[in-house]
Amino acid sequence: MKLLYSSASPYSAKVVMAANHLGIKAELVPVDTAADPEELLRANPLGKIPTLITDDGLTLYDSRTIMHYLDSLDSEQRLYPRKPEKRAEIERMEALCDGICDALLLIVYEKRYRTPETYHQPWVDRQWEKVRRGLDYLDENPPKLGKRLNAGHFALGGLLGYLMLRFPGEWEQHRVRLARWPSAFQEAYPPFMTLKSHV
Ligand SMILES: N[C@@H](CCC(=O)N[C@@H](CS)C(=O)NCC(=O)O)C(=O)O
Repeated sequence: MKLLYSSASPYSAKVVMAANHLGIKAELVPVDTAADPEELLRANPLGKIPTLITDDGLTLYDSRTIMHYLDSLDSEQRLYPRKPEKRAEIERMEALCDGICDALLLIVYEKRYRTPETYHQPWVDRQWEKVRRGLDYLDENPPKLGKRLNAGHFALGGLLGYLMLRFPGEWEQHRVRLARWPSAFQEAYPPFMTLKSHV
């Protein structure tokens, strides 16, 4: 299996950690989405990462589809609980973390891809409101780190890794529980690493 990914991508980090946790081996292929690499576009018309290419040539995106696929492979561990209500809660946690990442990416892309004249501050402010509300919720309701890790933990790990990389000093104040979560997570999951800005 091949995973097209970037070391700066929170969704990629989530998937890489989850695969590693399940003991699933995948070749990690760094890609620069801005360069529209042929292999990526062939596998995923959206040109986004992460994208998984299985040994049978099945191409999978986006990160949640990949998470569900990984979870379906024979493994002693599971990313999602079996009980429907518990599962829905974990899926919601993942959706919240991914959704905050979506808003953060729009903020980053607004700066990266727009000229100073077309940069639209009200749009950026709107995204920050989503981020603020989401992070406040997570600070009040951080996922417990018990015996078992699940998709919600990996999604939050990816999100906090991205915040540490792109927005240091902009989210930790007054969110003591969330700011402490990465070190607690690292104890539960030692391979947790910060994201890096190159592909
Ligand atoms: N919903 C997607 C989001 C993936 C995504 O936006 N990835 C970013 C990198 S972190 C990307 O590929 N950006 C390139 C682009 O949008 O062209 C997922 O969960 O995989």
